[in-house]
Amino acid sequence: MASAHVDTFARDRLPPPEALPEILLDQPFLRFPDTLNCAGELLDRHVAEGHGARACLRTPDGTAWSYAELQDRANRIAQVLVHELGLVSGNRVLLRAPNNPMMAACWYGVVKAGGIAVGSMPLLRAAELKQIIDKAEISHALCDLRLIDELRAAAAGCPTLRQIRCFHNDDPEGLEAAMARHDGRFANVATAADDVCLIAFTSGTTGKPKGTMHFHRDVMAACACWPAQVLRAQADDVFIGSPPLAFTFGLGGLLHFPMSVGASAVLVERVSPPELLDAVLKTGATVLFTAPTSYRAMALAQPGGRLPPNRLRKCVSAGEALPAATRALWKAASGIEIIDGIGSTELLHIFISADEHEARAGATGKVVPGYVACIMDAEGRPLPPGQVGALAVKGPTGCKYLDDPRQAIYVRDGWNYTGDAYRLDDDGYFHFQSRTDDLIVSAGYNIGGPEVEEALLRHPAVAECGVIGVPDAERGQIVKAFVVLKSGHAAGDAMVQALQAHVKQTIAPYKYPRAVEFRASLPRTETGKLQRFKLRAGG
Ligand code: 3UK
Repeated sequence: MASAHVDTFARDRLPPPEALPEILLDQPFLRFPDTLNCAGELLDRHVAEGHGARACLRTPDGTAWSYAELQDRANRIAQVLVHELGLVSGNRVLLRAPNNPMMAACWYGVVKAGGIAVGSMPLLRAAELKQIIDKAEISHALCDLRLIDELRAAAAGCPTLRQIRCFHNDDPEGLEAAMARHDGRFANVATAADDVCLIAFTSGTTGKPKGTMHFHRDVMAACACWPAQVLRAQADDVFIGSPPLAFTFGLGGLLHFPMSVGASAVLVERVSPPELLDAVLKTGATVLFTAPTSYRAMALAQPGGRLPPNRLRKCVSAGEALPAATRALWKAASGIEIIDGIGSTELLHIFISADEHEARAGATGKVVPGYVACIMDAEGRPLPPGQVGALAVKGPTGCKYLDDPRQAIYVRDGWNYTGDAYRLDDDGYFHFQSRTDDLIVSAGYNIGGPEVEEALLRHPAVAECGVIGVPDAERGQIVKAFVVLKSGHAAGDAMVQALQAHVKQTIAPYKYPRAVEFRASLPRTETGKLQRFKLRAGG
Protein backbone atom coordinates (compact mmCIF):
# COMPACT_ATOMS: atom_id res chain seq x y z
CA MET A 1 0.00 0.00 0.00
CA ALA A 2 1.41 3.39 -1.03
CA SER A 3 1.89 6.09 1.56
CA ALA A 4 -0.59 8.97 1.55
CA HIS A 5 2.06 11.34 2.87
CA VAL A 6 2.99 14.21 0.59
CA ASP A 7 5.81 15.10 2.99
CA THR A 8 7.86 11.89 3.27
CA PHE A 9 10.06 13.09 6.17
CA ALA A 10 9.00 10.32 8.59
CA ARG A 11 9.11 7.48 6.08
CA ASP A 12 12.53 8.62 4.88
CA ARG A 13 13.85 8.45 8.43
CA LEU A 14 12.52 5.04 9.47
CA PRO A 15 15.28 2.65 10.48
CA PRO A 16 16.44 0.44 7.58
CA PRO A 17 14.55 -2.89 7.34
CA GLU A 18 17.40 -4.88 8.92
CA ALA A 19 17.35 -2.63 12.00
CA LEU A 20 13.60 -2.98 12.60
CA PRO A 21 12.13 -5.35 15.18
CA GLU A 22 10.17 -8.33 13.93
CA ILE A 23 6.47 -7.40 13.80
CA LEU A 24 3.90 -10.04 14.75
CA LEU A 25 0.47 -9.50 13.17
CA ASP A 26 -0.74 -13.08 12.76
CA GLN A 27 -3.32 -13.06 15.58
CA PRO A 28 -6.91 -12.79 14.31
CA PHE A 29 -7.47 -9.61 16.36
CA LEU A 30 -4.52 -7.95 14.61
CA ARG A 31 -5.77 -7.91 11.02
CA PHE A 32 -5.94 -4.36 9.72
CA PRO A 33 -6.82 -2.94 6.29
CA ASP A 34 -4.03 -1.42 4.17
CA THR A 35 -5.74 1.97 4.29
CA LEU A 36 -6.26 3.06 7.86
CA ASN A 37 -6.64 6.38 9.64
CA CYS A 38 -6.81 5.73 13.38
CA ALA A 39 -8.85 8.92 13.95
CA GLY A 40 -11.56 7.41 11.75
CA GLU A 41 -11.56 4.21 13.81
CA LEU A 42 -11.42 5.77 17.26
CA LEU A 43 -13.64 8.81 16.68
CA ASP A 44 -15.72 8.97 13.44
CA ARG A 45 -16.80 5.32 13.61
CA HIS A 46 -18.88 5.93 16.75
CA VAL A 47 -20.73 8.84 15.12
CA ALA A 48 -21.27 6.85 11.92
CA GLU A 49 -22.70 3.98 13.97
CA GLY A 50 -25.26 6.31 15.54
CA HIS A 51 -23.53 6.93 18.87
CA GLY A 52 -22.62 10.57 18.30
CA ALA A 53 -24.55 11.71 21.37
CA ARG A 54 -22.65 9.40 23.71
CA ALA A 55 -20.40 11.06 26.33
CA CYS A 56 -16.78 11.22 25.19
CA LEU A 57 -14.63 13.74 27.08
CA ARG A 58 -15.28 15.54 30.36
CA THR A 59 -13.41 17.72 32.83
CA PRO A 60 -13.89 17.89 36.62
CA ASP A 61 -15.27 21.42 36.29
CA GLY A 62 -18.13 20.37 34.07
CA THR A 63 -17.09 20.50 30.41
CA ALA A 64 -18.72 17.55 28.66
CA TRP A 65 -18.28 16.75 24.95
CA SER A 66 -20.10 13.99 23.13
CA TYR A 67 -18.39 11.96 20.40
CA ALA A 68 -20.14 14.19 17.82
CA GLU A 69 -18.89 17.34 19.54
CA LEU A 70 -15.31 16.08 19.65
CA GLN A 71 -15.60 15.11 15.99
CA ASP A 72 -16.87 18.59 15.10
CA ARG A 73 -13.91 20.24 16.87
CA ALA A 74 -11.36 17.84 15.42
CA ASN A 75 -12.76 18.39 11.91
CA ARG A 76 -12.58 22.16 12.30
CA ILE A 77 -8.99 21.93 13.53
CA ALA A 78 -8.13 19.74 10.52
CA GLN A 79 -9.77 22.36 8.27
CA VAL A 80 -7.77 25.17 9.89
CA LEU A 81 -4.53 23.20 9.51
CA VAL A 82 -5.10 22.33 5.86
CA HIS A 83 -6.95 25.39 4.54
CA GLU A 84 -5.39 28.19 6.58
CA LEU A 85 -2.03 26.97 7.85
CA GLY A 86 -0.80 25.12 4.77
CA LEU A 87 -0.42 21.71 6.39
CA VAL A 88 0.29 18.86 4.01
CA SER A 89 0.04 15.22 5.02
CA GLY A 90 3.17 13.96 6.72
CA ASN A 91 3.97 17.35 8.34
CA ARG A 92 4.78 17.21 12.06
CA VAL A 93 2.61 19.22 14.47
CA LEU A 94 3.71 19.97 18.02
CA LEU A 95 0.94 19.74 20.62
CA ARG A 96 1.39 21.44 23.94
CA ALA A 97 -1.18 21.53 26.73
CA PRO A 98 -2.11 20.03 30.04
CA ASN A 99 -4.59 17.16 29.66
CA ASN A 100 -7.81 18.78 28.46
CA PRO A 101 -10.44 18.26 25.74
CA MET A 102 -8.95 20.84 23.33
CA MET A 103 -5.62 19.00 23.46
CA ALA A 104 -7.49 15.82 22.51
CA ALA A 105 -9.36 17.60 19.69
CA CYS A 106 -6.02 18.86 18.36
CA TRP A 107 -4.58 15.35 18.41
CA TYR A 108 -7.44 14.03 16.29
CA GLY A 109 -7.46 17.12 14.04
CA VAL A 110 -3.80 16.61 13.17
CA VAL A 111 -4.22 12.88 12.56
CA LYS A 112 -7.37 13.35 10.43
CA ALA A 113 -5.39 15.72 8.21
CA GLY A 114 -2.70 13.07 7.76
CA GLY A 115 -0.32 15.03 9.98
CA ILE A 116 1.97 13.55 12.59
CA ALA A 117 1.16 14.47 16.20
CA VAL A 118 4.12 15.23 18.46
CA GLY A 119 3.17 15.74 22.10
CA SER A 120 5.33 17.73 24.49
CA MET A 121 5.34 17.45 28.27
CA PRO A 122 3.88 20.61 29.83
CA LEU A 123 6.91 21.25 32.02
CA LEU A 124 9.46 21.25 29.16
CA ARG A 125 11.54 24.40 28.83
CA ALA A 126 12.52 26.22 25.64
CA ALA A 127 15.85 24.40 25.26
CA GLU A 128 14.14 20.99 25.50
CA LEU A 129 11.35 22.03 23.14
CA LYS A 130 13.94 23.20 20.63
CA GLN A 131 15.58 19.76 20.60
CA ILE A 132 12.24 18.14 19.77
CA ILE A 133 11.25 20.75 17.18
CA ASP A 134 14.61 20.49 15.43
CA LYS A 135 14.76 16.70 15.53
CA ALA A 136 11.22 16.17 14.17
CA GLU A 137 11.46 19.23 11.88
CA ILE A 138 8.16 20.46 13.29
CA SER A 139 6.31 22.84 10.96
CA HIS A 140 3.21 23.68 13.02
CA ALA A 141 2.36 24.00 16.70
CA LEU A 142 -0.97 24.05 18.53
CA CYS A 143 -0.48 25.29 22.07
CA ASP A 144 -2.56 26.03 25.12
CA LEU A 145 -2.22 29.78 25.66
CA ARG A 146 -1.09 29.17 29.25
CA LEU A 147 1.99 27.27 28.01
CA ILE A 148 3.02 29.56 25.16
CA ASP A 149 5.96 31.35 26.82
CA GLU A 150 8.51 28.54 26.60
CA LEU A 151 7.34 27.70 23.07
CA ARG A 152 7.72 31.33 21.93
CA ALA A 153 11.19 31.37 23.44
CA ALA A 154 12.09 28.16 21.58
CA ALA A 155 10.45 29.20 18.30
CA ALA A 156 12.79 32.15 17.82
CA GLY A 157 15.61 29.68 17.13
CA CYS A 158 13.62 27.06 15.20
CA PRO A 159 13.62 27.71 11.43
CA THR A 160 11.30 24.79 10.54
CA LEU A 161 8.45 26.01 12.75
CA ARG A 162 6.24 28.12 10.46
CA GLN A 163 2.85 28.34 12.18
CA ILE A 164 1.78 28.54 15.82
CA ARG A 165 -1.82 28.81 16.98
CA CYS A 166 -2.96 29.06 20.58
CA PHE A 167 -6.17 27.68 22.02
CA HIS A 168 -8.11 28.59 25.17
CA ASN A 169 -7.72 31.99 23.64
CA ASP A 170 -10.23 34.77 22.88
CA ASP A 171 -7.88 36.47 20.45
CA PRO A 172 -9.13 36.83 16.84
CA GLU A 173 -5.81 35.29 15.81
CA GLY A 174 -6.40 32.27 18.05
CA LEU A 175 -7.35 28.71 17.17
CA GLU A 176 -10.98 28.96 18.34
CA ALA A 177 -11.64 32.00 16.11
CA ALA A 178 -10.16 30.13 13.16
CA MET A 179 -12.25 27.04 13.93
CA ALA A 180 -15.40 29.19 13.89
CA ARG A 181 -14.70 30.08 10.24
CA HIS A 182 -15.14 26.46 9.14
CA ASP A 183 -18.10 24.11 8.91
CA GLY A 184 -16.83 21.00 10.72
CA ARG A 185 -16.96 18.76 7.65
CA PHE A 186 -13.70 17.04 6.83
CA ALA A 187 -12.86 13.90 4.90
CA ASN A 188 -9.93 12.23 6.65
CA VAL A 189 -6.76 11.75 4.64
CA ALA A 190 -6.76 8.09 3.55
CA THR A 191 -3.47 7.21 5.17
CA ALA A 192 -1.74 3.87 4.78
CA ALA A 193 -1.83 1.60 7.83
CA ASP A 194 1.93 2.04 7.99
CA ASP A 195 2.02 5.80 7.65
CA VAL A 196 3.41 7.44 10.81
CA CYS A 197 0.77 9.32 12.84
CA LEU A 198 2.64 9.89 16.09
CA ILE A 199 6.16 10.68 17.19
CA ALA A 200 6.53 10.24 20.96
CA PHE A 201 9.72 11.50 22.52
CA THR A 202 11.14 9.35 25.29
CA SER A 203 11.23 10.70 28.78
CA GLY A 204 14.86 9.55 28.70
CA THR A 205 16.98 10.56 31.64
CA THR A 206 20.29 10.87 29.80
CA GLY A 207 21.36 12.03 26.37
CA LYS A 208 19.27 13.65 23.68
CA PRO A 209 15.58 12.68 23.57
CA LYS A 210 14.75 9.90 21.13
CA GLY A 211 11.70 10.21 18.86
CA THR A 212 9.75 6.97 18.60
CA MET A 213 7.60 6.73 15.47
CA HIS A 214 4.27 4.93 15.45
CA PHE A 215 1.98 4.05 12.55
CA HIS A 216 -1.82 4.37 12.42
CA ARG A 217 -1.78 0.56 12.62
CA ASP A 218 0.34 0.64 15.79
CA VAL A 219 -2.28 2.76 17.57
CA MET A 220 -5.01 0.32 16.61
CA ALA A 221 -2.83 -2.68 17.50
CA ALA A 222 -2.20 -1.22 20.96
CA CYS A 223 -5.99 -0.89 21.42
CA ALA A 224 -6.51 -4.50 20.33
CA CYS A 225 -3.95 -5.96 22.76
CA TRP A 226 -3.71 -4.88 26.42
CA PRO A 227 -6.97 -2.89 26.72
CA ALA A 228 -9.06 -5.52 24.94
CA GLN A 229 -7.43 -8.60 26.47
CA VAL A 230 -6.41 -7.49 29.97
CA LEU A 231 -8.17 -4.26 30.98
CA ARG A 232 -11.50 -5.20 29.36
CA ALA A 233 -13.30 -1.91 30.02
CA GLN A 234 -16.82 -1.27 28.76
CA ALA A 235 -18.72 1.53 27.05
CA ASP A 236 -20.18 2.76 30.34
CA ASP A 237 -16.75 3.09 31.99
CA VAL A 238 -15.39 6.52 32.89
CA PHE A 239 -11.59 6.70 32.58
CA ILE A 240 -9.46 9.12 34.57
CA GLY A 241 -5.79 9.48 35.46
CA SER A 242 -2.60 11.48 35.78
CA PRO A 243 -0.19 10.63 32.91
CA PRO A 244 0.18 13.45 30.36
CA LEU A 245 -1.25 12.88 26.87
CA ALA A 246 2.29 13.57 25.65
CA PHE A 247 3.32 10.30 27.34
CA THR A 248 2.03 7.22 25.53
CA PHE A 249 0.84 5.74 28.86
CA GLY A 250 -1.57 8.69 29.08
CA LEU A 251 -2.35 8.94 25.36
CA GLY A 252 -3.48 5.32 25.26
CA GLY A 253 -4.98 5.10 28.73
CA LEU A 254 -6.88 8.39 28.74
CA LEU A 255 -7.73 8.92 25.05
CA HIS A 256 -7.34 5.96 22.69
CA PHE A 257 -8.43 3.12 24.96
CA PRO A 258 -11.64 4.66 26.31
CA MET A 259 -12.60 5.72 22.77
CA SER A 260 -11.78 2.31 21.32
CA VAL A 261 -14.70 0.91 23.34
CA GLY A 262 -17.02 3.94 23.13
CA ALA A 263 -16.42 4.88 26.77
CA SER A 264 -15.72 8.35 28.18
CA ALA A 265 -12.69 9.95 29.83
CA VAL A 266 -12.28 12.72 32.37
CA LEU A 267 -9.26 14.83 31.43
CA VAL A 268 -7.68 16.47 34.48
CA GLU A 269 -5.16 19.30 34.34
CA ARG A 270 -3.99 19.20 37.95
CA VAL A 271 -3.06 15.69 38.97
CA SER A 272 -1.18 15.77 42.27
CA PRO A 273 -2.40 12.82 44.38
CA PRO A 274 -4.96 14.84 46.43
CA GLU A 275 -6.28 16.62 43.32
CA LEU A 276 -6.50 13.38 41.37
CA LEU A 277 -8.41 11.69 44.19
CA ASP A 278 -10.80 14.67 44.42
CA ALA A 279 -11.47 14.36 40.69
CA VAL A 280 -12.06 10.61 41.01
CA LEU A 281 -14.62 11.16 43.76
CA LYS A 282 -16.31 14.11 42.09
CA THR A 283 -16.70 12.57 38.63
CA GLY A 284 -17.62 8.99 39.52
CA ALA A 285 -14.68 7.68 37.49
CA THR A 286 -14.50 3.88 37.21
CA VAL A 287 -11.06 3.23 35.62
CA LEU A 288 -7.98 4.95 37.06
CA PHE A 289 -4.51 5.24 35.48
CA THR A 290 -1.62 6.52 37.56
CA ALA A 291 1.90 5.76 38.81
CA PRO A 292 2.81 3.64 41.87
CA THR A 293 3.85 6.63 44.01
CA SER A 294 0.54 8.33 43.33
CA TYR A 295 -1.42 5.26 44.55
CA ARG A 296 0.76 5.18 47.65
CA ALA A 297 0.34 8.89 48.38
CA MET A 298 -3.45 8.75 47.91
CA ALA A 299 -3.77 5.74 50.22
CA LEU A 300 -1.48 7.17 52.91
CA ALA A 301 -3.49 10.41 52.99
CA GLN A 302 -6.71 8.64 53.99
CA PRO A 303 -7.69 8.88 57.64
CA GLY A 304 -8.15 5.28 58.75
CA GLY A 305 -6.55 4.15 55.49
CA ARG A 306 -9.87 3.86 53.59
CA LEU A 307 -10.96 5.87 50.54
CA PRO A 308 -14.31 7.71 50.73
CA PRO A 309 -17.16 6.06 48.79
CA ASN A 310 -16.39 5.98 45.06
CA ARG A 311 -17.20 4.15 41.84
CA LEU A 312 -13.72 2.88 40.93
CA ARG A 313 -13.62 -0.66 39.60
CA LYS A 314 -10.26 -0.91 37.79
CA CYS A 315 -6.96 0.70 38.79
CA VAL A 316 -3.94 0.58 36.48
CA SER A 317 -0.31 1.22 37.49
CA ALA A 318 2.61 1.68 35.09
CA GLY A 319 5.73 3.75 34.53
CA GLU A 320 7.79 2.06 37.19
CA ALA A 321 7.66 -1.09 39.28
CA LEU A 322 4.70 -1.44 41.63
CA PRO A 323 5.99 -2.43 45.07
CA ALA A 324 3.98 -5.22 46.72
CA ALA A 325 3.64 -2.92 49.74
CA THR A 326 1.91 -0.30 47.59
CA ARG A 327 -0.38 -2.91 46.02
CA ALA A 328 -1.40 -4.05 49.53
CA LEU A 329 -1.92 -0.48 50.77
CA TRP A 330 -4.19 0.40 47.84
CA LYS A 331 -6.11 -2.86 48.22
CA ALA A 332 -6.75 -2.02 51.87
CA ALA A 333 -7.77 1.56 50.99
CA SER A 334 -9.99 0.83 47.99
CA GLY A 335 -10.72 -2.89 47.96
CA ILE A 336 -9.22 -2.99 44.45
CA GLU A 337 -6.37 -5.20 43.22
CA ILE A 338 -4.19 -3.01 40.98
CA ILE A 339 -3.59 -4.02 37.36
CA ASP A 340 0.17 -3.55 36.95
CA GLY A 341 1.65 -3.36 33.46
CA ILE A 342 5.01 -2.59 31.92
CA GLY A 343 4.96 -0.60 28.73
CA SER A 344 7.41 1.63 26.95
CA THR A 345 7.36 4.61 24.63
CA GLU A 346 9.14 2.46 22.02
CA LEU A 347 6.49 -0.28 22.11
CA LEU A 348 3.70 2.31 22.52
CA HIS A 349 1.91 0.68 25.43
CA ILE A 350 1.71 -2.24 27.86
CA PHE A 351 3.08 -5.67 26.85
CA ILE A 352 3.35 -7.52 30.19
CA SER A 353 0.52 -7.26 32.71
CA ALA A 354 -2.03 -9.13 34.80
CA ASP A 355 -5.67 -8.26 35.37
CA GLU A 356 -7.18 -7.84 38.84
CA HIS A 357 -7.92 -11.58 39.12
CA GLU A 358 -4.54 -12.86 37.92
CA ALA A 359 -2.38 -10.21 39.61
CA ARG A 360 0.42 -11.47 41.84
CA ALA A 361 2.20 -9.27 44.35
CA GLY A 362 5.81 -8.66 43.34
CA ALA A 363 5.30 -9.67 39.69
CA THR A 364 4.41 -7.39 36.76
CA GLY A 365 2.32 -10.12 35.14
CA LYS A 366 2.32 -12.36 32.06
CA VAL A 367 2.95 -11.48 28.46
CA VAL A 368 -0.06 -9.73 26.91
CA PRO A 369 -1.74 -11.69 24.05
CA GLY A 370 -0.23 -10.47 20.76
CA TYR A 371 3.26 -10.14 22.27
CA VAL A 372 6.01 -12.64 23.09
CA ALA A 373 8.66 -12.00 25.74
CA CYS A 374 11.89 -13.69 26.68
CA ILE A 375 14.68 -13.30 29.24
CA MET A 376 18.05 -13.19 27.50
CA ASP A 377 21.64 -13.71 28.64
CA ALA A 378 24.44 -11.33 27.65
CA GLU A 379 24.86 -13.12 24.28
CA GLY A 380 21.15 -12.87 23.38
CA ARG A 381 20.32 -16.49 24.21
CA PRO A 382 17.07 -17.26 26.06
CA LEU A 383 17.51 -18.07 29.76
CA PRO A 384 15.39 -20.63 31.59
CA PRO A 385 12.86 -19.57 34.28
CA GLY A 386 14.42 -18.48 37.55
CA GLN A 387 17.39 -16.64 36.08
CA VAL A 388 17.82 -12.88 35.87
CA GLY A 389 18.50 -11.45 32.41
CA ALA A 390 17.52 -8.79 29.90
CA LEU A 391 13.85 -8.50 28.95
CA ALA A 392 13.30 -8.85 25.19
CA VAL A 393 9.88 -8.38 23.58
CA LYS A 394 8.23 -8.75 20.14
CA GLY A 395 4.72 -8.02 19.01
CA PRO A 396 2.50 -5.97 16.71
CA THR A 397 4.24 -2.73 17.76
CA GLY A 398 7.97 -2.13 18.03
CA CYS A 399 10.77 0.37 18.24
CA LYS A 400 11.23 2.71 15.28
CA TYR A 401 13.47 5.59 16.34
CA LEU A 402 13.48 8.69 14.19
CA ASP A 403 16.92 8.73 12.56
CA ASP A 404 18.83 7.54 15.60
CA PRO A 405 21.83 5.19 15.90
CA ARG A 406 20.47 4.07 19.28
CA GLN A 407 18.03 1.89 17.29
CA ALA A 408 20.81 -0.74 17.35
CA ILE A 409 20.78 -0.70 21.16
CA TYR A 410 17.01 -1.12 21.59
CA VAL A 411 16.54 -3.60 18.73
CA ARG A 412 18.82 -6.60 18.30
CA ASP A 413 18.09 -9.77 16.26
CA GLY A 414 14.49 -8.59 15.78
CA TRP A 415 13.84 -8.29 19.52
CA ASN A 416 13.05 -5.08 21.42
CA TYR A 417 15.35 -4.84 24.46
CA THR A 418 13.58 -2.62 26.99
CA GLY A 419 16.66 -2.10 29.19
CA ASP A 420 15.08 -3.95 32.13
CA ALA A 421 16.48 -6.86 34.14
CA TYR A 422 13.69 -9.39 34.72
CA ARG A 423 13.18 -12.94 35.94
CA LEU A 424 10.51 -15.33 34.62
CA ASP A 425 8.94 -17.79 37.06
CA ASP A 426 7.57 -21.27 36.35
CA ASP A 427 4.01 -19.95 36.03
CA GLY A 428 4.86 -17.46 33.28
CA TYR A 429 4.93 -14.38 35.50
CA PHE A 430 7.66 -11.79 34.87
CA HIS A 431 9.37 -10.29 37.93
CA PHE A 432 11.04 -6.89 37.58
CA GLN A 433 14.52 -6.61 39.16
CA SER A 434 15.83 -3.21 38.07
CA ARG A 435 16.84 -1.28 34.98
CA THR A 436 19.77 -3.26 33.52
CA ASP A 437 22.16 -0.37 34.13
CA ASP A 438 20.85 0.21 37.68
CA LEU A 439 21.78 -3.24 39.06
CA ILE A 440 23.90 -2.65 42.16
CA VAL A 441 27.00 -4.84 42.35
CA SER A 442 28.27 -4.91 45.92
CA ALA A 443 31.08 -7.25 47.01
CA GLY A 444 30.19 -9.52 44.08
CA TYR A 445 26.46 -9.67 44.81
CA ASN A 446 23.87 -8.38 42.29
CA ILE A 447 21.25 -6.34 44.12
CA GLY A 448 18.21 -4.70 42.54
CA GLY A 449 17.44 -1.31 44.09
CA PRO A 450 13.65 -1.86 43.85
CA GLU A 451 13.91 -4.96 46.04
CA VAL A 452 15.49 -2.93 48.83
CA GLU A 453 12.95 -0.12 48.28
CA GLU A 454 10.18 -2.68 48.62
CA ALA A 455 11.53 -3.78 52.01
CA LEU A 456 11.91 -0.20 53.23
CA LEU A 457 8.36 0.72 52.17
CA ARG A 458 7.11 -1.94 54.59
CA HIS A 459 8.53 0.00 57.53
CA PRO A 460 5.80 2.10 59.18
CA ALA A 461 7.92 5.28 59.23
CA VAL A 462 8.69 5.30 55.47
CA ALA A 463 6.59 7.39 53.10
CA GLU A 464 8.80 7.13 49.99
CA CYS A 465 12.29 5.89 49.19
CA GLY A 466 14.84 5.38 46.45
CA VAL A 467 17.82 3.02 46.51
CA ILE A 468 20.97 3.25 44.38
CA GLY A 469 24.53 1.93 44.35
CA VAL A 470 27.28 4.37 45.33
CA PRO A 471 31.01 3.80 44.74
CA ASP A 472 32.90 2.15 47.59
CA ALA A 473 36.64 1.41 47.70
CA GLU A 474 36.25 -1.94 49.40
CA ARG A 475 33.03 -3.37 47.92
CA GLY A 476 32.91 -1.73 44.50
CA GLN A 477 29.49 -0.33 45.35
CA ILE A 478 27.38 -0.13 48.46
CA VAL A 479 23.61 0.10 48.74
CA LYS A 480 22.43 3.59 49.64
CA ALA A 481 18.84 4.49 50.53
CA PHE A 482 17.24 7.91 50.25
CA VAL A 483 14.24 8.00 52.56
CA VAL A 484 11.30 10.36 52.97
CA LEU A 485 9.76 9.81 56.41
CA LYS A 486 6.06 10.07 57.20
CA SER A 487 5.18 13.05 59.36
CA GLY A 488 5.64 12.35 63.05
CA HIS A 489 8.84 10.33 62.58
CA ALA A 490 12.26 11.78 63.34
CA ALA A 491 15.36 11.32 61.20
CA GLY A 492 18.61 10.41 62.98
CA ASP A 493 20.95 7.57 63.87
CA ALA A 494 18.29 5.62 65.71
CA MET A 495 16.06 5.71 62.61
CA VAL A 496 18.95 4.66 60.36
CA GLN A 497 19.59 1.65 62.58
CA ALA A 498 15.92 0.77 62.79
CA LEU A 499 15.57 0.86 58.99
CA GLN A 500 18.73 -1.21 58.49
CA ALA A 501 17.56 -3.82 60.98
CA HIS A 502 14.15 -3.89 59.32
CA VAL A 503 15.64 -4.56 55.86
CA LYS A 504 17.90 -7.32 57.23
CA GLN A 505 14.85 -9.03 58.67
CA THR A 506 12.80 -8.65 55.49
CA ILE A 507 15.25 -9.71 52.73
CA ALA A 508 18.72 -11.29 52.55
CA PRO A 509 20.82 -9.34 55.07
CA TYR A 510 23.66 -8.51 52.62
CA LYS A 511 21.20 -6.30 50.70
CA TYR A 512 20.66 -3.83 53.56
CA PRO A 513 21.46 -0.17 52.91
CA ARG A 514 24.87 0.61 54.42
CA ALA A 515 24.16 4.29 53.85
CA VAL A 516 20.85 6.02 54.58
CA GLU A 517 20.08 9.66 53.82
CA PHE A 518 16.84 11.42 54.77
CA ARG A 519 15.17 13.74 52.29
CA ALA A 520 12.05 15.92 52.26
CA SER A 521 11.16 14.64 48.77
CA LEU A 522 12.64 12.58 45.92
CA PRO A 523 13.38 13.74 42.36
CA ARG A 524 10.76 12.42 39.93
CA THR A 525 9.88 12.92 36.27
CA GLU A 526 6.54 14.30 35.10
CA THR A 527 5.60 10.68 34.52
CA GLY A 528 6.20 9.57 38.11
CA LYS A 529 9.57 7.87 37.61
CA LEU A 530 12.25 8.16 40.26
CA GLN A 531 15.28 9.93 38.77
CA ARG A 532 18.03 7.65 40.11
CA PHE A 533 20.67 9.52 38.10
CA LYS A 534 19.89 12.63 40.14
CA LEU A 535 20.27 10.70 43.39
CA ARG A 536 23.58 9.35 42.07
CA ALA A 537 24.73 12.86 41.26
CA GLY A 538 23.85 13.85 44.81
CA GLY A 539 20.87 15.96 43.68
C1 3UK B 1 9.79 1.11 33.26
C2 3UK B 1 8.19 -0.37 34.48
C3 3UK B 1 8.43 -2.01 36.08
C4 3UK B 1 10.65 0.07 32.58
C5 3UK B 1 5.03 3.34 29.68
C6 3UK B 1 3.05 2.04 30.16
O1 3UK B 1 6.74 3.80 31.27
C7 3UK B 1 6.40 3.80 30.09
O2 3UK B 1 7.25 4.19 29.07
P1 3UK B 1 8.71 4.85 29.22
O3 3UK B 1 9.30 4.84 27.86
O4 3UK B 1 9.53 3.88 30.18
C8 3UK B 1 9.66 2.50 29.94
C9 3UK B 1 10.38 1.86 31.11
O5 3UK B 1 9.71 2.20 32.34
N1 3UK B 1 8.45 0.59 33.56
C10 3UK B 1 7.29 0.99 33.02
N2 3UK B 1 6.26 0.31 33.56
C11 3UK B 1 6.78 -0.54 34.47
N3 3UK B 1 8.99 -1.09 35.27
N4 3UK B 1 7.09 -2.22 36.16
C12 3UK B 1 6.23 -1.52 35.37
N5 3UK B 1 4.90 -1.73 35.45
O6 3UK B 1 11.99 0.32 32.92
C13 3UK B 1 10.39 0.35 31.10
O7 3UK B 1 11.40 -0.17 30.26
O8 3UK B 1 8.62 6.16 29.92
C14 3UK B 1 4.31 2.51 30.53
C15 3UK B 1 2.51 2.39 28.95
C16 3UK B 1 3.20 3.21 28.09
C17 3UK B 1 4.48 3.69 28.46
N6 3UK B 1 5.12 4.52 27.59
